[in-house]
Amino acid sequence: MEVARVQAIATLSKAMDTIPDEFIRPHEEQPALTTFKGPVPEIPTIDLSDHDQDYLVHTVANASREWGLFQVVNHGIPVEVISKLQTVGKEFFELSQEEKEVYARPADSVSLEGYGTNLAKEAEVKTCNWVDYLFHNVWPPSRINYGIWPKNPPSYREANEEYTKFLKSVVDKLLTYLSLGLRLKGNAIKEAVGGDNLEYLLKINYYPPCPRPDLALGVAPHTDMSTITVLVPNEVPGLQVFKDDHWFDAKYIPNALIIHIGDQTEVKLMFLIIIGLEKNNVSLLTENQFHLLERSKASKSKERIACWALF
Ligand SMILES: O=C(O)CCC(=O)C(=O)O
Repeated sequence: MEVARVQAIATLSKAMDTIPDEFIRPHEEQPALTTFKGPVPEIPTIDLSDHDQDYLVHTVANASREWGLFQVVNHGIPVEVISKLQTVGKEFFELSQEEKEVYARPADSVSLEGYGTNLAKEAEVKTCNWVDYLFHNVWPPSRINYGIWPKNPPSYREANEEYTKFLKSVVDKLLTYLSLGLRLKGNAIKEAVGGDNLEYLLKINYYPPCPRPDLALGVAPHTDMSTITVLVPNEVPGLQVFKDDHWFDAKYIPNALIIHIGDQTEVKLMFLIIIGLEKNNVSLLTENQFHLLERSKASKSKERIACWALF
């Protein structure tokens, strides 16, 4: 059965200057009615090139605890590596529909990998998300199914491998700072989530221009099931975070990485406490709860692309 893609729906919607009913969110979720309009509190931004490790440990732990999300700059991933990743992602979505469908995730697949769209029937949700995606493993090599990595554009594989190589060292640093900030051994969280066999998945979200971004959402409110999610959006704003009972727009900082502490970090902390490695530290869990809700919007006139990696 042919699956409708949001990219195709967007082309028709543009001509009619409206969107299908199944994309219209209930009032309590509509971005125009629920986005905070006053001065927006700034999401913490951390300069990872700072030489003071104690300061980094402290700021990463605090930002994780208070926000569950922060941005990092001077993280060591070269600008051109990020830009190549974004370019190949964009080029994939510019391929013909037929070419993209070669990588389609079968509706009955148990794997998350492939090109897809969460339309209401498939996801058993009432309202559809204004987004198409491409999702696949990027690490370790033994877990990669290169059949799902697009052959076109030809530099897709190189761009992903290069980005993953740099990303891993940023993630190692962040997991160390987070562990130390939680008064654990530096390698505690990394080891608890699989050590060097930690699996990395990369998802490219493609939000086509949407005639009614005031009514629709790109991705509905959710927490991330990951340990950490690392997001690199293009320059089109869209990410929103829920804090102090309000939805706030996340500020776009060119070439920054947006770090989201996922549900698994909390689960693993609980595990470390239960198995007794941190038995005198039950307060670790009550002090550190990272339930960040986020959602994303589309733009009226521009395509938004967000590449995120999670582990
Ligand atoms: O596009 C974004 O900025 C965030 C996307 C997201 O949170 C998701 O796909 O789970």
